[in-house]
Amino acid sequence: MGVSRRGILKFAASSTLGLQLQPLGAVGVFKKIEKIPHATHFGPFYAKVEDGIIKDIEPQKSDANPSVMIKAIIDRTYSDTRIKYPCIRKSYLEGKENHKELRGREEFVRVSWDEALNLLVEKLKATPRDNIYNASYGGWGHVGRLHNSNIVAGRFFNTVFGGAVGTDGEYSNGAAGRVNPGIMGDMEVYSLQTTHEEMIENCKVYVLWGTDLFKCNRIDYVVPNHLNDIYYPKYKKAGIKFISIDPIYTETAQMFDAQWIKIRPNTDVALMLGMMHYLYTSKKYNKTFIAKYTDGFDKFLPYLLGKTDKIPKTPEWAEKITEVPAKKIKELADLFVSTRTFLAGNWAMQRAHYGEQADWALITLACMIGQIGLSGGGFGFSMHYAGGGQANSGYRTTPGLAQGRNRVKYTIPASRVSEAILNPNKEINFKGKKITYPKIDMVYVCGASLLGHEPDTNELIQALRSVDTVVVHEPWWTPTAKMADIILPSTTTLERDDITSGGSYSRNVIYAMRKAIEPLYESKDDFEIFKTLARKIGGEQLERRYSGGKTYMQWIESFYEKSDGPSFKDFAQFWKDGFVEFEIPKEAYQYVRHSDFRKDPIANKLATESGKIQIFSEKFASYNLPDFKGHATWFEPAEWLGAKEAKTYPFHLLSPHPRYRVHSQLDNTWIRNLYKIQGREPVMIHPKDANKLNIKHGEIVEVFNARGRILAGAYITENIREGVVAIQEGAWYDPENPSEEKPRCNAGHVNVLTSSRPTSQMAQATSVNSTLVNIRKLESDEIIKPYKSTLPPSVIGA
Ligand SMILES: Nc1nc2c(c(=O)[nH]1)N[C@H]1C(S)=C(S)[C@@H](COP(=O)(O)OP(=O)(O)OC[C@H]3O[C@@H](n4cnc5c(=O)[nH]c(N)nc54)[C@H](O)[C@@H]3O)O[C@H]1N2
Ligand SMILES: Nc1nc2c(c(=O)[nH]1)N[C@H]1C(S)=C(S)[C@@H](COP(=O)(O)OP(=O)(O)OC[C@H]3O[C@@H](n4cnc5c(=O)[nH]c(N)nc54)[C@H](O)[C@@H]3O)O[C@H]1N2
Ligand SMILES: [Mo]
Repeated sequence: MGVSRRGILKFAASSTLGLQLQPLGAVGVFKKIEKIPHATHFGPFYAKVEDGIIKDIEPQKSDANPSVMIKAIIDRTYSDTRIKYPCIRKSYLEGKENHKELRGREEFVRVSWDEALNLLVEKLKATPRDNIYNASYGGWGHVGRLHNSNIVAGRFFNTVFGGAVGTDGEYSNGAAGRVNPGIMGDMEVYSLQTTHEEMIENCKVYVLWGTDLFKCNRIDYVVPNHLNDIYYPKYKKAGIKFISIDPIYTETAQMFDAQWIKIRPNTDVALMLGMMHYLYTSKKYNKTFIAKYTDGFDKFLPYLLGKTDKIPKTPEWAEKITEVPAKKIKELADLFVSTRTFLAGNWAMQRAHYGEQADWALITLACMIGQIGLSGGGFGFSMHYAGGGQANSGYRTTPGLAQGRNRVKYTIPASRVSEAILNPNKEINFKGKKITYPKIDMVYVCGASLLGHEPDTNELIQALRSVDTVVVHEPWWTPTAKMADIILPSTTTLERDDITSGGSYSRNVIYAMRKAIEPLYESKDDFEIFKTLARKIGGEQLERRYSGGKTYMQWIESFYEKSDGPSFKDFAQFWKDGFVEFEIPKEAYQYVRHSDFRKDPIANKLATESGKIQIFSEKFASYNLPDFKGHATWFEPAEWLGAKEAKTYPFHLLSPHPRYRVHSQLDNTWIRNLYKIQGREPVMIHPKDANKLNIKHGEIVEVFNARGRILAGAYITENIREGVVAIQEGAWYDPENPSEEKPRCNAGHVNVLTSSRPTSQMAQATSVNSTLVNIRKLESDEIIKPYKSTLPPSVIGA
């Protein structure tokens, strides 16, 4: 486990809080057991620490249904994959000519902190800020308000250099996030949802439109309370009818005995249009709602009826695309307009080619049903996320470290990273404007899994092998870390003090994230690393500008003091207890999304062109793009089961979010044993498809297309539609033979197969869920090497 003695002693000497003394055996020596409060994306807990070592993790009371993932944090902290020392890739250190192409293919050299940071300072000084891509994306690394890896990195570039090239938009909602503000005046995907109380009382039909409530709510962007799990049985008891429109019969669908509509992936817009055509021609749609609350229906109708393109979007037309029978489409539409129906939209269907259309079509359908703003009806895009549906305390979240202003005018739209690096100065359309890609010489990653989250891994690796320098801060030897030139070992969450709040929607607890153990090996806090870099670049003055002249505890206390909340304790008491919980006002339990707009659409108009819901948008139409129009439109994706390529690659591959991880996080712990197949990421396959391929449950198979090849473990189940396969995103990439140009991944990292094609010229977002593949049974004499994704690389001098 490699805990240094020095670390243990230092800890014992410095710890004073919450001590419990326990006699140890017959010798009468006292053993110290401390319960240190802490909080993560997986839940709030106490770390039970004995002699400076974490022995157990015990959930806090505010977690209504703790996840097993918190237990894996011990293994993760003491993992063999921890990066022990600063390292530099060998040929980079030696300044070899051909060093770039050796990235990810050679050993590292252990160096001192000074040596690593001095070399880094030299490179940073020699690289203009317009040529540094700060790929520290997202915020999924760490929930603390002080040590958030992305924020401390952003603050460094902004305070020291006036900025760096950043990411525009996101992987989660890259498409919908660009469209929904134009049609609803709000992104909708992160907005407060109608409460569970209201839903349970008034909803009659709950449509899981690709929405996996249970799985996706396992984690939170801040700290989960898993309170949704307590509500789900109540939905069931209330007799609400659940319908799941999803190529997978999810755990959520199973939990609610949902009726399963086995839609072909990426064809939801056609299904919605089919329903809308039927509702219009049968005159069953809500005309009053359309007239009073929406704008541009008349400009959408000619398209719906086929006057503009000679294709009426009838249920029969939709049947051919979706393979949902026309009769069923009409039956569902009839049900939806005749009873209180809630459409719970997911995010995965907009992570697809032309993903801009998904939410827009769903909202247009919801307008025709006419229940937006009514309790238990309408639509919501966040019931599956971070405790969506919970009542909100009304208090602000705890403030955190400020990043300062980024003066660099270039950004890279999320998911365009490889394209941008490989095509400097290329001009693209983006959000109705033109933008130009910068030339990227340095890629800097702090708190992101670039090699995990980016589509088309082989293309990304080619891009990364073209830049001058790759810097990664990481606690673990992740696939991204293995691709770096300069590696700086970060501490993990339990090795530093911090503060955060939770949950994202309830916002009713502030958590102390107390340091439980001393930093392992030579790891340092990202904040500390950047502070030292600032000093090396600009002396004490710059260091002070970066650090704000405060100690960690001063920062944490100031964040606490700036949080507002009723039942406030003084800071010392809060820090001792580990949390402060606010009361949620009674009225908050009666929140119904868009009810104000429904009551008075003039006084409570939306922030859109007309103040109403834009079924047609003049602004969007004015972009004049071939792949994004002024109203919701069906576009045939480049890769789907109806495409010509489906002859060569007959399976539509989906990459849902992982049940037992946050993306790639925890893939290096024992928790992988709960779901991996022979150590590989499972691929869900329907029994009929498996039969055709002569594949047995539990076998290792090869999944491939023109972009790459991976090994995965066959998981044969009737809970997936025929012709569709699914591999969770986030398995650690493991090239079998790194010297090859497109090596096979031995561990099942799905992005080796996904396409980096943008959703459209409008949002330029990720379209990973539009991917066709084939599957091959391995030959009986084919040698399968053991996977090594969770082995550290070799380090000279370690
Ligand atoms: N195929 C496919 N790809 C996808 C998706 C999909 O659905 N399908 N989903 C996309 C979406 S929505 C998202 S949000 C992204 C997620 O992509 P990421 O946010 O990049 O994924 P994580 O694996 O959570 O990466 C967080 C990293 O931070 C590191 N970390 C943790 N603590 C610290 C710390 O204290 N300091 C530092 N320096 N690092 C730390 C972790 O080890 C980990 O490597 O993936 C996207 N990619
Ligand atoms: N446990 C866990 N929870 C998480 C995360 C995690 O890593 N782990 N990540 C969080 C993050 S960052 C995000 S962005 C969200 C993601 O939230 P989502 O994007 O909604 O989640 P996914 O799991 O990608 O997909 C949900 C469902 O969509 C279905 N689906 C895929 N394509 C289609 C389609 O074309 N049509 C229809 N109708 N359904 C389709 C899939 O089969 C799957 O069952 O989850 C969050 N929650
Ligand atoms: Mo996400």
